[in-house]
Amino acid sequence: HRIAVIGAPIEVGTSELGAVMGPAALRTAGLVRVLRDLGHAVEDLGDAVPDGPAEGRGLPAVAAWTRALARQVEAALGDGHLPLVAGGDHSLSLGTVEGAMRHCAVSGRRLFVLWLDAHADFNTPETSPSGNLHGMPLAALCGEPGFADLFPDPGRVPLDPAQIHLFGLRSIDAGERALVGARRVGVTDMREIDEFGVVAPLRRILERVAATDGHLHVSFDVDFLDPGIAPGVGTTVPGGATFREAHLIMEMLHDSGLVRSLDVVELNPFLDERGRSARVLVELVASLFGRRILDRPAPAAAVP
Ligand code: DIR
Ligand code: MN
Ligand code: MN
Ligand code: MN
Repeated sequence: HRIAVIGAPIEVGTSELGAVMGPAALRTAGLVRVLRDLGHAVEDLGDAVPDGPAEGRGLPAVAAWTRALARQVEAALGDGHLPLVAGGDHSLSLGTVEGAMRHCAVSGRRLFVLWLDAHADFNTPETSPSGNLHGMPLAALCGEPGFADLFPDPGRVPLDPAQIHLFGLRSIDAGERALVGARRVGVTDMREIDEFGVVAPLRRILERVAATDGHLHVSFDVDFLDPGIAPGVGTTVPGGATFREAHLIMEMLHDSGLVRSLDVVELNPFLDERGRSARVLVELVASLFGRRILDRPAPAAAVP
């Protein structure tokens, strides 16, 4: 791949300070070096800069970051790069998914969003108990009310909730829960993973994307992982993915060949333990980009 690494030092969408240091910690843990060692052509484009004033925690600040990131991600995809956006809180995905949507409108590929997260991030200003925008990006992308000025283009086609799949869900707010059900967002919650493992549900998702040779955007929130292996995040939730589950997911994503853009979000180095979470994330990103233990036949060929 030709990978464009874009830092998104954003914490305007959360109340816990420190995510602004996420991109630096991922680079310190070797993000760029590990990808180059795997043979990829990596351009580190440095950190994005908000397009307009980005003070405070409100919508105007998030809108300024969204404009900047949407433009940068769309441009990177247009250049044939795979954008890897290192955050920064999850409000940054407003920009990355919007950029991928604009690119898909041109490329003709159908966009799918795989949301690896303990949370649904489908709150609106109305349903949100915290008021934090990192808990709302998917609702905003889908055109739910309450996000005026975030996407001012009146002709914008919203993201279809059927294009989203939440994976690893184990914490959801009451109003958000009702909305996720009403909009028919795809969900594999932690109960389903405990019952069936990660392979069967993920295969179903990948088959759906592959059926149209779609564009798979992966948004990886650190809190998808168990706090025992990744404590460096503001909103830890017990019972997260193990290293082995996450590692297997990354290898399957790589083997699918469908991932065309990636967010790594919510790393908060201020809450981390000696860079542990940053290092785990870099290991997992390496697996998504082709690091493997042994070469093995493709899954179909492996069945006798
Ligand atoms: C919570 C937390 N549902 C909120 N969301 C988080 O504030 O809306 N998302 N942490 O990743
Ligand atoms: Mn280039
Ligand atoms: Mn999130
Ligand atoms: Mn989360």
